[in-house]
Amino acid sequence: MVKRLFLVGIAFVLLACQPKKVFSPTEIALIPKPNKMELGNSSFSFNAQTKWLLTDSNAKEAALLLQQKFKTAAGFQYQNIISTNPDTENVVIFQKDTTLSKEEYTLNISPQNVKITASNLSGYLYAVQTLRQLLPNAIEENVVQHSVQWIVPTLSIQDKPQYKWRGVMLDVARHFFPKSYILKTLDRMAFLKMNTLHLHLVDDQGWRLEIKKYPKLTEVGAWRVDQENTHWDGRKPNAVSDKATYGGFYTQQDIREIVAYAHSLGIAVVPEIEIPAHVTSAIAAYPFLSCHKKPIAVPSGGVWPITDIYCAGDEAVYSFLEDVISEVNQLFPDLYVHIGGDEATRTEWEKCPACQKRMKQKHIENTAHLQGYMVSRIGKMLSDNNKKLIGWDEILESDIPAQAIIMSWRGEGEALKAVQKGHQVIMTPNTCYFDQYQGLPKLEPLAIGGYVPLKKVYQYDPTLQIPDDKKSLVIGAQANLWSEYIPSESHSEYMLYPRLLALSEVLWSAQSERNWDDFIRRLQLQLPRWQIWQVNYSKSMYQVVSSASFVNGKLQVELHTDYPRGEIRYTINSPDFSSSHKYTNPITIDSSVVLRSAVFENEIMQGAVSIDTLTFHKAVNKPVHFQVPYHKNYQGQGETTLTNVVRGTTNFHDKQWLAWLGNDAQFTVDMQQLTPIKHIRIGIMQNQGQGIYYPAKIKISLSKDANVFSDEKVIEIPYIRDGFPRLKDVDFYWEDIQAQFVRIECINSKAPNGGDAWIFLDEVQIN
Ligand code: TNX
Repeated sequence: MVKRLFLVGIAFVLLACQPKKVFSPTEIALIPKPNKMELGNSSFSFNAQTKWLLTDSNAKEAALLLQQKFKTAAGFQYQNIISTNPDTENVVIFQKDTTLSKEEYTLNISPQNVKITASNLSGYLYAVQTLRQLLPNAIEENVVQHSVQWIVPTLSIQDKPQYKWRGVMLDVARHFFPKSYILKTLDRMAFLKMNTLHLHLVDDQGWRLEIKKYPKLTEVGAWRVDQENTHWDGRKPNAVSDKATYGGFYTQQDIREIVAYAHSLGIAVVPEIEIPAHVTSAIAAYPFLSCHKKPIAVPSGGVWPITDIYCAGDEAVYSFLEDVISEVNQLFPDLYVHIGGDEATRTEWEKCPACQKRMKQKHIENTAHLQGYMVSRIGKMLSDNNKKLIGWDEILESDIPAQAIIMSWRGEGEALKAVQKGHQVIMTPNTCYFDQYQGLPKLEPLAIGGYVPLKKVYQYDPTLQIPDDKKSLVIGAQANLWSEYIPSESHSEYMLYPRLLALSEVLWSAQSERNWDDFIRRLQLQLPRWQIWQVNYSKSMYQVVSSASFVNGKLQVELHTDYPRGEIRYTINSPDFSSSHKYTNPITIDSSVVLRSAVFENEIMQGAVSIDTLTFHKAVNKPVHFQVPYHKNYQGQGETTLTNVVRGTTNFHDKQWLAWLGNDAQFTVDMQQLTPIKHIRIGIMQNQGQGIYYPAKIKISLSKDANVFSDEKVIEIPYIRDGFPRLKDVDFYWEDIQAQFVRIECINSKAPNGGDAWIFLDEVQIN
């Protein structure tokens, strides 16, 4: 025993005598980046003897967080000493500084000690998260690591966030996620100094919160018929008598645990209880809530337009909402309650005698203001309970309480309107819609659409479009993870990370301090931690995106990646990258090829391979004359889009499509000389959820002189209900025919729900 103590003693002396490591700035990987940091030229070592001195007992929870990490990964058992008489050697000191603001902290590390100051728990927590990120990645391990030196650089950090609302919204209604996943997400948010979890607890496809007074909300409303194997927008309507087995909900006890855990990490939890639309699940449970009072089923997929909404005339609905909100207020002690308000189609209100009567009584001129009346009543319920109301930007369409906070999702214009009326705003524009694609759709799991790559998130500036004197009304932003297309935890992680790391920096760090290359450097150093936690983060940032154009009659393909380290390599007609070329300049292509490209760093391929199939044909780069002009929103590459070799993808914003809305497409390709024609292939797209339908018919006729067209061929495309985005080639054949002009007509299929249908075309291949 004595001998062992002696050895430990020797080891300790040896360690203490070791020269201190000097950290280089490139080894520091803090995300989000602190406001002010000065790096020293020495280090501090944690060991089993390190003392933890708390002169402020409020710091306990923060200290505990890191102590637990040390216990699992280093085997150190720390205890707090509550004292005002500080030791100075080998000690972590937490000290209160009341001059610091709520989320501010300082962290000073010297070779002798680590000193943290803050004015309350939030500040202490952020200091601890910073310290944790300074420690070796091994601090995240689940078993004791023996050969790690637990050292951190000497430095001095002064830090506080730019925005007070740094949020994540999880849509647990479209797909339910268990409590354990919420807790994990809270850990990751805390790591990134995010401070608000918004739970979207109610939507058409599920009610996820136990309400004691209305048990059917979860007995009925939390379950739907399992149609998970079909596309969200292609799911069949359910009957009330169908067996509903798919879903789930949180008990009130679950919520208490979630909220308590969030608070221990400095995170507030904001419930969203949608009113008056997106509530089919509630109406399925209690039909009296709607205007028509008829039983309906919980839908398994997309509902549009949303006409089954709460009745705004029936007093029983207000009593219901009051009861629900009073239970919600009990469960969620934080300041904010989100009442939704988006996407209500109020046609039932126009027909409903109770709604009409209410409007007359209260001199409400239209149903938009009737929604405003509803919002105001709910607002009163909330303010009577010292709660603040948040709503989606639609609530701006009528008079609402001045204190209401607007969550702006339909574009910067709405945010502008809100601040001009004096409302505080939380930004959730497209860039914050993490349900959208973060890479090329052909390389990504099915998503709702759009394109929000990591770099776009990183470059987001929440107040860019807000006048200076109103900027302070923007209290922050949040990632919205709508889950129509996200059925699993690993998929949810894939959509959140690493984009959430980028957003955390957008919201915490000064705009002037942001630097994409440096962010990527830090991200790379951090990713091993995310691997230790077994997070399924996306590697889409490594993708290569191609673009092509004709320069002096030659097709030039440019390759681009947002990833700033490493190089792009490509092959022509070969899947084998061992003989690939390094990309430096645009590549000239003059015949049909398959071009493959990928990012390499240190000779290792980093992401997926991008494949571009470039098919040449006789109409390449030939002029096209449009008898019916294409829509101004989808101009592709202009007039040559249909003959430029490059094919449009299922991302209909990829600038390779021409589109027509509501009308037929008609145009003529001029081959510029009499040309033998055997085969014409027309590329079309369908994405019914977005209103894009295959044309009902395609007609092609040929001419030698642009006056007389003949040899017409027609292909009909039958309508089939289908939610998936699809590409299709339609082929036409002739024998021994010569023509100079090819006229193509695509007959609009008209959307089955009565709206205007889009036709999307690319490309027209003629051989
Ligand atoms: C619009 S954003 C919605 C959600 C959908 C989302 C899909 C908002 C307030 N409403 O119901 O899930 O688009 O991106």
